[in-house]
Amino acid sequence: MSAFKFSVGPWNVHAGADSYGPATRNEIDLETKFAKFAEIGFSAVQFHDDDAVPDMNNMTDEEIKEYARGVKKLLDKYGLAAEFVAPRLWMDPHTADGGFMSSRKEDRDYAMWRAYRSIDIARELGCDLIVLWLAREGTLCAESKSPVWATKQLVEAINKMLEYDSTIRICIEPKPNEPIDRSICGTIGHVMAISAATIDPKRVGGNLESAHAILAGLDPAHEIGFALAFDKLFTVHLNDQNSIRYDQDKSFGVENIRAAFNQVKVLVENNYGSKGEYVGLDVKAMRTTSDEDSYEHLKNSLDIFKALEEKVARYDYEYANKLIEERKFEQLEMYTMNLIMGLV
Ligand code: 3MF
Ligand code: MG
Repeated sequence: MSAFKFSVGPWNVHAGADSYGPATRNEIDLETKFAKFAEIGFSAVQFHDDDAVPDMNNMTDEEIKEYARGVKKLLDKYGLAAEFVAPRLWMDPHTADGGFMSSRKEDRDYAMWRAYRSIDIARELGCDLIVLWLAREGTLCAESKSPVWATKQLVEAINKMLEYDSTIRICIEPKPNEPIDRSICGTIGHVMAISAATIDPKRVGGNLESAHAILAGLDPAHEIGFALAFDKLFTVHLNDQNSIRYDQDKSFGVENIRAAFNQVKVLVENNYGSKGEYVGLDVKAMRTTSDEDSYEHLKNSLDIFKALEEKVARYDYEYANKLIEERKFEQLEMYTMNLIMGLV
């Protein structure tokens, strides 16, 4: 039995298209995904605004809320909660140059409209968390916008969201690049600075994704620890990534099991989840995966997380602390490796 509650987004089960080729699997409807998520052991679903309300651009504010109420009923049917809503600020033509820091005023207004509607949708789904993955917030052409102006635009946009709803919490999911060349908010350290500059820092935190930390050349467990030290880890996107290259969203732990162990360890040691936080996954199936295996990568990620949770529970802290006191780090390292390898 895990001490944690798990969440997942509908985009984690997708048809396999990438930038170089079309889909390899059939699309699966939202209700089928919900049923399967519940069966596998997830307690909550993460949403983009248009995962919940697909045609939102052509709907009135009231119609959007009404549609979201229908999705809430569907969640209830499967005993699932909604964890967060994230405005999708990278697909629409208005977001070609980003959202809150787009070079055109009408596009920045559109981004705010999506942000406000995301808050409305979150409220209807029964959650108080908005995730901002700032996909195109940065530059493709370095001279196209001032990083000073762009950073201030982000703070201003978050302030407007905080003012729009007095209890909503905003959570930035930092990523250093892709699809943007140079992002404005690349690490948990950046998130912390943005948070501190807003009108209500308590309500602004981070969503650490393992792969994004690795893309920034950083260790995910340390990024998690940095956020935890300031009480700013509102959620996580666990997955794995083979070094600094295209964003891979591999199953949790499949690339670097020791790094995965240390992510679980830091979460356990710091009581992550005690304030209702979920362990969120953000993992992709391989393109070669068949239709019937569409959920395998989710099951594998959960199984690996839970197996590592058991390892952490068995971690001999007395022995480890003794080794730390004696500064016998060679032995400490080998004890940890033996535990991970199943040799102790
Ligand atoms: C991209 C991501 C995103 C976000 C999602 C919710 C599509 O690297 O990680 O997944 O997690 O938009 O914030
Ligand atoms: Mg993510």
